[in-house]
Amino acid sequence: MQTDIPRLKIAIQKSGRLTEHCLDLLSRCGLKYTQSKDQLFCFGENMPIDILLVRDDDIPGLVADDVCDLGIAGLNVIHEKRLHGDGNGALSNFEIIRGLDFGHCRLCIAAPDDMAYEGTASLAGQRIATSYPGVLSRFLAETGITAEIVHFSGAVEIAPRLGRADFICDLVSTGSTLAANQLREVETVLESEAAIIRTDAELPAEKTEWIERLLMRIEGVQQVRESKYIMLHAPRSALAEITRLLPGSEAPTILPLEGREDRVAVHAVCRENVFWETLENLKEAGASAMLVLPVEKMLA
Ligand code: PRT
Ligand code: ZN
Repeated sequence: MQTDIPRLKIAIQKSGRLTEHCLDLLSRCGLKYTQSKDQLFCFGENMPIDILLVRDDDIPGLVADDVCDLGIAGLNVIHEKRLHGDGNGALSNFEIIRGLDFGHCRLCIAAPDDMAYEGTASLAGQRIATSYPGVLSRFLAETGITAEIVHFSGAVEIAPRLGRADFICDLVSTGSTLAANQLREVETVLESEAAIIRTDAELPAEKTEWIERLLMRIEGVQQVRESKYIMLHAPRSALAEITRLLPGSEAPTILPLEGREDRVAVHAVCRENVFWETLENLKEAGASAMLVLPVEKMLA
């Protein structure tokens, strides 16, 4: 491999909920890497791409300051840094490119179980504890509510019991942490997932090309995640119904079957998961010899 081309730097979370997903995504994009002894760096062996492993909260800043070209973090962190920054002002020198369909959670306002709640008007004049003051204040401004934001950096869920706040605004995925703290969700402030961001800075052409190539591969990985290749035999007379039942497929390939005038083979890529119910419905419509295969790679 050439050594003189500029190397792309991607910041991802060092150790947390997003780490495995990010490394898996980059591997699926074809990146082979070796990790440094201190585990702060992964060196790309077959592409000019290096990975910086950092705290998720530092990722937008590293990309905005052009230390890294790309970064992957939760939209909750990305929007918070964009709206509120990290003490040194809001960060704006980066662009959100796309969501990555992992790390799903939501930033919610939660109320103690025994507190009455009648819509956002109930928040007026109340204290809300959060580590997302930027995203929360945008929500309050959009809703036309004035409330006091109490900045909490960790264990937000205990704020009401400590008498420090009336409500909390925190991340939720299953909701069991809220339930364990006698809290219930009352408003969704932000739906979040991991997303990829890119610096606004002008980059050399080689880097831009690699970014485009990587984004195209990410697109391919996203598409195949749910996609299946389905093969089946079908009566010619039921082709319209069978094509309709194939989930998210474009025009299927129809092939003749040796010695069978009435039946054909149908091959199709389904861009949605194929469930047992789908196969049962296809069988009902006359399909037989059904095979569902995972799709390894896809390029439009
Ligand atoms: O060390 P570093 O700063 O990098 O990590 P971190 O501790 O700040 O982040 P981490 O690894 O906990 O989460 C990284 C990202 O994962 C977040 O910024 C979100 O985008 C996303 N994510 C997805 C979540 C959750 N799901 C989640 N459930 N982040 C946090 N939680 C918390 C939630 O607030 C609750 O306290 O996990 C707890 C369990 O949630 P329930 O609802 O399932 O009980
Ligand atoms: Zn963090």
